[in-house]
Amino acid sequence: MTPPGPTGRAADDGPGRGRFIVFEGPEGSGKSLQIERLSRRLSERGAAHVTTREPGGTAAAEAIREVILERPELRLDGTAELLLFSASRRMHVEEIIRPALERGDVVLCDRFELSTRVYQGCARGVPAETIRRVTSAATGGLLPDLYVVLDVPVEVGLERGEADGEPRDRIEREARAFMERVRAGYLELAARDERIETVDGVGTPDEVERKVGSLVAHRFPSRFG
Ligand code: Z5A
Repeated sequence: MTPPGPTGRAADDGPGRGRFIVFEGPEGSGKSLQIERLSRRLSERGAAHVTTREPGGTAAAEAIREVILERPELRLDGTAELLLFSASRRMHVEEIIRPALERGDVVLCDRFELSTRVYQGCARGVPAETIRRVTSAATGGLLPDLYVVLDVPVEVGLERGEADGEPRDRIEREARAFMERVRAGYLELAARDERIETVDGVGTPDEVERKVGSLVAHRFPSRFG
């Protein structure tokens, strides 16, 4: 049975309604690359879609991103991070995601509230109920139709991150044990929620693309079949 979509309907109930697909995973799991490839595939089919990311997507959210990620000298505990990511999410949902879904577009988003449950919840220890309440205020209850979690061992993600030569942000500077809690958190939450699908992110970009392609074609045949 297909899970309910953001409005409570089945996930693939016809071409008129937008689809909200979120890519998740630890650092270096290949989300951005796979979103780019799926976006190219939708463009070739002439399918209206939006690609976006969290934290970010609006001017306010990009400013909040800078505070959270690019200012490692600022002390922020897990609850402060939750509130900042949620403020960014609020404007992202209101200005970008909900309008696109109402137009009937596919939204491909790099991270959403599952990142908060994993990074601030499983890895930093903020209680799940606190996260649930704050997130619900930020999103108005909007949930993705599908989460695609790209799973890679911590060392694979770190190697890819080192190879791309980008400076490490505040969260990427965390210790190895933190990264292990992140990976375990994704796997644990995926096991309990049918909206979350895990895809093995190890392999060449083409191999991962094929796995993602067959997953979305199965879930959303009217858009990707
Ligand atoms: N965060 C949070 O704590 N709470 C929240 O609620 C939210 C976020 C929303 C955002 O960082 C940080 O915020 C993130 C979680 C936290 N911190 N961490 N970790 P970001 O947006 O700056 O970065 P990221 O989301 O972690 O992305 P990333 O590290 O850039 O990874 P990616 O998008 O998954 O991977 P990629 O850019 O597609 O690929 C990384 C490199 O690997 C690149 O050079 C690729 O060419 C290469 N690559 C990709 N796929 C492959 C394969 N299959 N083989 C070989 N090489 C590959």
